[in-house]
Amino acid sequence: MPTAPTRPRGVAELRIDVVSIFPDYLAPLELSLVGKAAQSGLLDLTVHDLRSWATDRHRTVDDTPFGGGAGMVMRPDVWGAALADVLTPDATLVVPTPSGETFTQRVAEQLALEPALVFACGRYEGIDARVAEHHRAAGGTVRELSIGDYVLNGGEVASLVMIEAVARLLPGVIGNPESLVEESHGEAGLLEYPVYTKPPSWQGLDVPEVLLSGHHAKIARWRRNRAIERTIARRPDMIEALDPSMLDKADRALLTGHGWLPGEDGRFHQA
Ligand code: 6GU
Repeated sequence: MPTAPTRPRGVAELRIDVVSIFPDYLAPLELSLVGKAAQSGLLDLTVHDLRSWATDRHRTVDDTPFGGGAGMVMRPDVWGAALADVLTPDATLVVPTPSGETFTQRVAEQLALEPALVFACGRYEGIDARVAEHHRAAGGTVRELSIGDYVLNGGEVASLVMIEAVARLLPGVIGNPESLVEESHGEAGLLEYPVYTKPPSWQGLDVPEVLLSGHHAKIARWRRNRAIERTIARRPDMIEALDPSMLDKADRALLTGHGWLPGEDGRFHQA
């Protein structure tokens, strides 16, 4: 993976820069679909070592927190110098942090529309809060994002997650864009239905008969029912959030049969 911008930039669908004290942590970005997107020029990806902006002999990037407490905080001057070089005026600064807003498929869709993203990977207790504040005050867009309610040691793995989720939405990255339509966390607001392939019988388990029938309308109804039942079992919060205008008669009957009833607002609630 290139670590210095020696190639022409601005022709790709999306430019992504990642700044980290562990640039090797981002090596998986060379693999699979994201690696191919970078190879083909759809994605212009550069990883930078934050320490190249440190100025002292030990290339220090952190210091003790004002106000006391455990751990170390990343210095604003080192990050400021790095971002002054890397962040273009059209770029969104993404700061992975467990105290950020939740990164969802909707956020991935928004980021995929941007011309450029810069991921600032913090380690230790995080980056001095003035870095994000300074870039917002200068008119820049800053998104502090968490990938879920648990704590990682740094922003690198979270950046890998977010970059993969965003890159696969770029036109041309996924061979068949139809595979983006029915997946979990798509427009329908439901988890994806279970999928099967050959052999039709395995370990005494048979593929549901309807899927072998060739009856497309019946298959579509069966899949929608299984998607709804999975979502009821695994993510009742997503059932509560369903837009009632997206539910047909059969959807409503299935939900009612599972003890979910429409409220005043038309949304379904567990009875
Ligand atoms: Cl974005 N960073 C870290 N360090 N931990 C996390 C996270 C991010 N999202 C969830 N946990």
